Amino acid sequence: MGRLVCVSNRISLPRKSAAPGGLAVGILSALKRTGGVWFGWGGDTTEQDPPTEPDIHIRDGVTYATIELRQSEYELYYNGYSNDLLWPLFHYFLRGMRYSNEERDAYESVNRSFAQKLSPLLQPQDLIWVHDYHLIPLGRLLREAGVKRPLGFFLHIPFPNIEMLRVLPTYAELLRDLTHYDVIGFQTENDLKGFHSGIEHLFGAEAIRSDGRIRVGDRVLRAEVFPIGVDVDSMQAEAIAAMETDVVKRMIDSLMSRSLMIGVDRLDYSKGLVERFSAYQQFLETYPDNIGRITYIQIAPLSRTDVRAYADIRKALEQAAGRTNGRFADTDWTPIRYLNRNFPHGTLSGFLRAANVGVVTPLRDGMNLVAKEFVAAQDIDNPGVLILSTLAGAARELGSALLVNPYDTRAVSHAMQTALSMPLAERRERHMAMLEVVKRNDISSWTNRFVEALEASQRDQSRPRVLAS
Ligand code: ADQ
Repeated sequence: MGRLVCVSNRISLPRKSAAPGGLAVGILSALKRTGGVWFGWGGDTTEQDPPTEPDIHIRDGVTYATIELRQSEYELYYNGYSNDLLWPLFHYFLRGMRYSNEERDAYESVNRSFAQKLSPLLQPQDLIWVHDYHLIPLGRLLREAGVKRPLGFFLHIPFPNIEMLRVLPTYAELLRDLTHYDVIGFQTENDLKGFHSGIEHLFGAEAIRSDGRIRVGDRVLRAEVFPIGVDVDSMQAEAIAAMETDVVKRMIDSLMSRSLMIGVDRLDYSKGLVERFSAYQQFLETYPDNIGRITYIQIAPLSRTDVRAYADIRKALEQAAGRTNGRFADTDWTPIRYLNRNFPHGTLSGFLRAANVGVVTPLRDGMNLVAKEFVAAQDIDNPGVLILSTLAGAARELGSALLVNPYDTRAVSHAMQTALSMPLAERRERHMAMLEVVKRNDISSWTNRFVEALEASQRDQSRPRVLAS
């Protein structure tokens, strides 16, 4: 296999604590297995012209190549086009999206500077794997820079149906840009269907071949489903080890034998936290026996703090947590412990293992790694129960969770009660079924399947006639 070169907007340098996110967790686990290069923005902006050459650090077989971005462009490209437009649109939140031509130009220009700085680093046998919605045009720009190597793109978030996508003034350009890749990966069948609907709209139904590949002009590309997974073995080992650490022991002692319900999400409006808080309040009202007997810990590190919608959600959550605590708390009990901070991954895995219930109720989510991490972290002899939104990609695989519609707060509050009173035999049965799926499709199978598809795509381009028959 050639060298794997992963490219993403932001990279997590080993010694810097970047905000956690599913994409970084996925790429890092992939690269630690294969070795290779991780290229992207290192987190620094400048008012001057950024240096033309990336900064290089090598650690544990992974080469980190970071670039700087100009502050003004970063705001328009990242806060603006990526997170005030593509993120809400792709998560079906039309009311949250805002289009600006200036931001669109910055998106193109930042992608161009990624291409200019990346192409000199590439070697003849490299496989290039671009990640997520910030970098959709990068494939086209790398081709323009003369890169001939296989180019893959994985979308970590949902891909909307054409009826939603065409709200975007640049939707045709975005779809065309995607066709410059050799392999395009999605989290679920639904996202792939959304992409097909766009391809059909733009190029006609005949562009989608019976073998699932897509032909545009003289190129053939693969668009497939690669649901991201977690590193189950290391998650299990981390969780077991974490139970012996002071921080996890202190947390468990502080519960004073109460049951623990846990949520772990980046603070993002797509994660359904306002609805979850309200479901929890309803749960305490409807099932008052639980008052004083359960603690709900919600860990929600701040993210994208410069984007307006994120400041709004933060305020709404502080108010909601305050309302529930104000109404139900006692001198020796707080119903919700709401924490806006990061934890080392090992500590988090211990918290997940200690929980009787994991609540993962996004309003829309590409996959949701926390759902899979919760399953991996459980004690198989005495597992906790997962409450999972039907609108998370993970629900396609984790059908043995208690599935809920996150907008239906009564149903979610009922699921909380069901989870807390579930007999051990049923908990074990449900957990075993989920663990099997999470193991079968773990992070290495995600990486291997994508990389194999990328290698195989070279054959598609060299033998177009065979495929066209
Ligand atoms: P995210 O939206 O960031 O990911 P998710 O998949 O849940 O969401 O991943 C979050 C990751 O960050 C998890 O590994 C979690 O353990 C970690 N994390 C969360 N809070 C933390 C904290 N306080 N401290 C430390 N770590 C924390 C995007 C998409 C998802 C998709 C992933 C991967 O939105 O749908 O599953 O990419 O493709």
